[in-house]
Amino acid sequence: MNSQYIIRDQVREQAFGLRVSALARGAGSVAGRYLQEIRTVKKAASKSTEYARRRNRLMNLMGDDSIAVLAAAPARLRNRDVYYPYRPDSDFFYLSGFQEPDAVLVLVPGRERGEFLLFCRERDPKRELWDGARAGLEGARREHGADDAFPTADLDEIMPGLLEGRRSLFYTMGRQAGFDRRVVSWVERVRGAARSGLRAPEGFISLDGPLHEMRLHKNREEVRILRQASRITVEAHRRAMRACRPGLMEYQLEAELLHEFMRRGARAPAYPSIVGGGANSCVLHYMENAAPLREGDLVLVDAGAEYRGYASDVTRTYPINGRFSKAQRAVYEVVLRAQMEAIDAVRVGAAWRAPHNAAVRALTEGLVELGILRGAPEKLIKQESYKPYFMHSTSHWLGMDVHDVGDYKVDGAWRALEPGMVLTVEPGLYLRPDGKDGARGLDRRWWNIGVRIEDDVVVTQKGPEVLTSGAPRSVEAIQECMADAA
Ligand SMILES: [Mn+2]
Repeated sequence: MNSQYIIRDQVREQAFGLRVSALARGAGSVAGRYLQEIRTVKKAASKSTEYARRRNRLMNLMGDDSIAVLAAAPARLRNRDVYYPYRPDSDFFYLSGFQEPDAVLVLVPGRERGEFLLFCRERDPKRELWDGARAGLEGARREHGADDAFPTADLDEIMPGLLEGRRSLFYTMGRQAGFDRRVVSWVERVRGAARSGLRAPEGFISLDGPLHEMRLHKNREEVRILRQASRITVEAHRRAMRACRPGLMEYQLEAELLHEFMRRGARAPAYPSIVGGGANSCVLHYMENAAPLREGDLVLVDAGAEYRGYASDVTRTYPINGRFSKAQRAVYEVVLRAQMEAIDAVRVGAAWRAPHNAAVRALTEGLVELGILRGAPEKLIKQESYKPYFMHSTSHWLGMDVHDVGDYKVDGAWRALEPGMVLTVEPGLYLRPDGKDGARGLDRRWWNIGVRIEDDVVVTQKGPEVLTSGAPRSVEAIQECMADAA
């Protein structure tokens, strides 16, 4: 077996989750290789039907006389000649399953010689020896279901011809300035030739509308992947809880999370992990993770794995020494109650804002019970008196992007929750030292207590399905998990 072949097998294994048999791997026997080839193609075919279904749905929404153009995310430099690990653009990946940069996807509904065109890099044995396998034009057709494939270098030559006679061009402006200009130049070329009777696209229509509405509704397979991302994330949070003790650095707790993500096949977190001890627990998007974890403080850990392109997003807050103090426990119980009531509001037909409203009510009532706010909850809610302590929203969509796509309002009103929508539920209270951001008169015993509790929830006919409930959440469950370590 030559190295080229090994590389390709590994890449396919990754892409399709295949386990290559020892036979196929071993001596590189013809039979083994053949078997492997069949299984790869079969698996690839079943995968590409899911992508094909999505493309067909999108083309139906676009209508005849239209064309869609989507560019892959560019590879991004980290410094000098070192690149960040490549992460495909979610829209592009959702429609193609294609994971290489320098690619462009074109959908041409009703085109006789093929509706799905993929422009991509050609095979190049020398480059592949250094950088790894490429699908090439042949792979684009065979493994990714493209009706036709062309080298990316031929875009400017081929695209104007494809735009001719198409009335609406679906292309989302403003993501890649350089590519925007090229798309405009193709349209201009067709317009220039329009005197000869050919029609040019009349305008640009953003793909976001139809495509993001599709992505907002997750099907069974997508929920299955989200469940797996959640399982991995749950294990990582458990591991971090068990490892936590005074004297560790925040990044050492982060290392526990990353270790568990990667060990379980999630090669990267879905977003930079937040590990904030003490005062840092009150910084909403704290990412330095470079301070020591101190005896007597809480630590807030907001971290989620990305698995097969789907994000998990979980926050747990716990005492660094494994035992909640009286004040910490009191605040924690308020946030936990708010979270449970918010989760209970995740119902088919409920307004998007219902979980948030439930959380705000419970948090405000809790702040009154703690003596931090004074007055009638009803009035305090109206005056937004909770805002110095709870300043963010309770939920966001979750999917391929951690803050996933999809409109929160339809025709100016909060949209109703539907089965297959996935959202986070993450109320919090952040009690900073007196005088900061209008939080005046706060008793010293509450200072630097920041608590957020976040889980991922699927809307189903049977009620909310919490994907991440395996991560210890009650005071007792957390203390028990942390005591396990000793
Ligand atoms: Mn979140």
